[in-house]
Amino acid sequence: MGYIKEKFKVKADELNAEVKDLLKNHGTTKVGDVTIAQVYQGMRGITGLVTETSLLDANEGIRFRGYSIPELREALPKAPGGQEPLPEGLFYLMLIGELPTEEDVQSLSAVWGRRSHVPNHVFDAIEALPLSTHPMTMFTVGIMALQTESLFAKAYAEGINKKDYWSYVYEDTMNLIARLPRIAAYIYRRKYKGGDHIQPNGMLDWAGNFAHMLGYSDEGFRELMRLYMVIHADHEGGNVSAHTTHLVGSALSDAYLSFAAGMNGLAGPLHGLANQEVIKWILNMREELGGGMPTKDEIAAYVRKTLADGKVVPGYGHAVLRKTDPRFTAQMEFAKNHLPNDELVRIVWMVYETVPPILQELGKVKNPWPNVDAHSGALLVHYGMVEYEFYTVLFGVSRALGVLASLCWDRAMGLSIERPKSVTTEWMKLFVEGK
Ligand code: FAM
Repeated sequence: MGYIKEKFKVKADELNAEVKDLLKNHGTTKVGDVTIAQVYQGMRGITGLVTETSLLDANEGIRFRGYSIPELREALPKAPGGQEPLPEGLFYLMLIGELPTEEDVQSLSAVWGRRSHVPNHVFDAIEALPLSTHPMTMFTVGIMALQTESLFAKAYAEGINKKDYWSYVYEDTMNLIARLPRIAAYIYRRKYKGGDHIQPNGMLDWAGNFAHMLGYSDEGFRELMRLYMVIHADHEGGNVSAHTTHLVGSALSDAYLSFAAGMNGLAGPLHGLANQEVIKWILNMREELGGGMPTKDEIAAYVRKTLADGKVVPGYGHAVLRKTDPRFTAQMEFAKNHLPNDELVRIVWMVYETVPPILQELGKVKNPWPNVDAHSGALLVHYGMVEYEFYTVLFGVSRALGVLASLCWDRAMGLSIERPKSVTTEWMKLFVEGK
């Protein structure tokens, strides 16, 4: 057994002893009440899940095992000569609960490099789809085709002790994360670069190699990928992609089936697809205004038109956050360092100054501030990745780090199959009448 896996097992045993005590001594303690509005309106604010990897504060934003994004940009190991944290380090932190050393990160890079081979039938499955297929559909098809490699599914079919589930899910997790960049890059090169594929470079880190296989040799783009893969990785457990992965996994569906399900949720425009919607919205605005830099008044008028048409302003608002998303701020800082004069970035910043007061005027939007998706597209366009339909795939590769680390914890903790109670409106009416 590799030393990271051994360490994970020790940590899981410790946590399981704590949870056992918690349940024994406080199992009947209430963590909240549930209102009818919460039941009808997306279960907002109901504490109903345990996710160890990260915790979201409405005002501060996400913390991974207690560390904020600015803290992680300082504390996590970097690539040689680089300034941005390596996603391997974040994965280690989420899985083990401790900051990694340089050696831990190098070890993960090497493990993922060794396990990155993707069997040909996965590419064949993607090739069977028309070129016009959305990249997210190609991505989930690729992940589903890779399910043939699940060690958990194979072992379960042969018969295994439930105490050992975690071990197979851990192996599937490592293999899947190792292979995702290759699948994603294959989709990108197939759809947008005439099938001119690029072989992996085993000398590079996980995100650097991903950038390389996508076809970007600029060191700035590699740094962006490292930051991008870190900030999109996890957002506690209730968001659609994390919750879906966890829910499907609770039926003991393997890591491939569970993650593919989560990716189908990420592909929705109110969730991960918002990153492509933002850049589409900005480019449409620019085109309608005749190109060039819009004025703030022109942006404001375009925002009001979007709202009058009954559409949402993409990249703004959040189900839980109530301040500017620190993932937006991290990207803004990256842009200030690397591309302060980029025209599209400047428009993103003007939109940031314009949208919140307009959304506030509506009186119903709980959070008028930008989320992670409001900034990401402009950075990618700067480095030449203009094919915005692909952006959610990048989000998906990153999201694997958080939701699959969580899936390891789910099985190590022996969490139950998820099955909340649902009722009919008829039941609700009788309930309020006291019947
Ligand atoms: N533009 C226009 N209206 C908005 C809005 C926005 N950006 N954000 C919220 N609203 C509306 C919302 O549609 C709802 O209207 P109705 O009562 O008429 O249905 C009202 O304000 C109250 O909504 P809320 O309680 O503030 O937000 P929710 O928790 O229901 O929804 C979001 C949260 C993220 C789905 C919502 O803010 C939204 O649609 N934003 C735009 C899409 C987006 O950027 N999604 C990405 C979220 C991101 F962080 C991610 O998952 N990657």
